[in-house]
Amino acid sequence: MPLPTNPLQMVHLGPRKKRPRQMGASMVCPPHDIKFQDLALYILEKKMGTTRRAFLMELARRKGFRVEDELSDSITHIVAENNSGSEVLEWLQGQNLKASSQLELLDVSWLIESMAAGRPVETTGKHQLVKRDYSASPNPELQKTPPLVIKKISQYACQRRTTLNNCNQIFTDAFEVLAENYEFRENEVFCLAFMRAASVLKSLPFTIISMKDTEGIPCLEDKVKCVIEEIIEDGESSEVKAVLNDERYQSFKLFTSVFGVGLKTSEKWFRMGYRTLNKIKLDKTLKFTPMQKAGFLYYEDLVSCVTRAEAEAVCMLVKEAVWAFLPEAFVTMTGGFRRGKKIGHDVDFLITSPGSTDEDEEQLLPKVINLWERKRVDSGKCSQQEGKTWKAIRVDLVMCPYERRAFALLGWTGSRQFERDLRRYATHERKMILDNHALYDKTKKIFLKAESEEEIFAHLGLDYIEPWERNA
Ligand code: DCP
Ligand code: MG
Repeated sequence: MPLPTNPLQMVHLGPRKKRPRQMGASMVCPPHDIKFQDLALYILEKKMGTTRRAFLMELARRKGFRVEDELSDSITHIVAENNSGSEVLEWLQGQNLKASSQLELLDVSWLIESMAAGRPVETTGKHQLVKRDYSASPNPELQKTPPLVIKKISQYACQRRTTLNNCNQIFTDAFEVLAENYEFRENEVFCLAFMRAASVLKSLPFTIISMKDTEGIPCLEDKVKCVIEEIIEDGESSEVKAVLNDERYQSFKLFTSVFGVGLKTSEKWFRMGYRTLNKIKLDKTLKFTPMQKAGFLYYEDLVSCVTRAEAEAVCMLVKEAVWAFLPEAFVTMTGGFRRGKKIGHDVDFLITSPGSTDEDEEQLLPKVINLWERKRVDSGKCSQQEGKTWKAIRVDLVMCPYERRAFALLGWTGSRQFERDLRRYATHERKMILDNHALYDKTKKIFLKAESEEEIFAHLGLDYIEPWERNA
């Protein structure tokens, strides 16, 4: 017996009685008890139609939901059908609503599930037409301003807020494969085009479901749009498929996964006919750098990602070692972990100490490394791989003068695309030069001082972007 696929079909509506048409909605639909006081629903008629809307409204009311006829600031949930996130946002923009931390923009699937469950089900990413990162934001100020209105999207990542909640991963994953392949082929122009496209899509509050949704989005060149179109139509890109099966791409991917191996070495090994790491390791005629030797020795450890728990453990070790030499030093985790990532390929740290001399700064890192080296020898961990109880983890240590800590912090927090666009923005929009050490105003011919990242953004005339919104 076929089961009804739509839970609505299971709901018995009862006999349809003709009621006299009179004033007041309550005459048409008798009042129902409201079971869920915290919610106020509004069902969008656009693309749904009057009849289906009226049907859903009546049904929801019978189930104890508060459903309003009119849109107002008290609405907590807007339910739409056959509308994309971008369409609902566009419609909402014309509605003159106050920003509300409550407002959810949901697909009708949420309402249908809720009615089947007899209570409002939890709203998840699959129901949300527009993402609400802000509710997950640790900053309570931001929770008050959900993305009710889409501002014109900037071509610069430093003018966009990009959290780790990516609604367009199907596209951005594809772009990243293509960008990487162009990087392996040293085609910088196309590589950058796909990286920029991936970056801009990561900042969108909605999923792209038709080409119309791409209108007005910067950094989407024709080549990029073709890939989007193909993914919308076929669910995958033939170009990406071809790249993933390409021998050169696969080899470069494998070779560069070894710490210390870049494009030049990969190219050489590929030309020599190598396709596996084992054969390379056994070739006695090849000379490896100390980094590559470590890369091969700890290969399994280094390709497995670093977890946050591991990063925290490393942080303790770094602090302990640094404080042995500079007890006043500040040690801050930067890179992806500072942006809220759960895993990373390494752990990045910025070290700075008030009142440290040039000599202190020069000597700290060699001293720390020396200390760890001695510890390692003492514990006999250098060659002992069998039954090992430790894991090799890449750690990036950066030491900077105390006055430059804000620039170093901003520069080492990333993402790479965010940093690239910060510098590009400074150069092209402000006639300033920004790097990990300083900010120079070419018009005034002065270096601009800063004690915090906020001050650097202010010098550049940019709204402050929190670290977790820099995942461009
Ligand atoms: N960075 C930089 N110049 C470099 C290397 C890095 O400015 N030559 C900056 C930008 C990066 C940050 O430092 O975002 C950290 O570099 P990582 O390569 O460690 O990148 P992430 O930490 O962002 O990512 P992952 O999780 O892969 O470590
Ligand atoms: Mg990192």
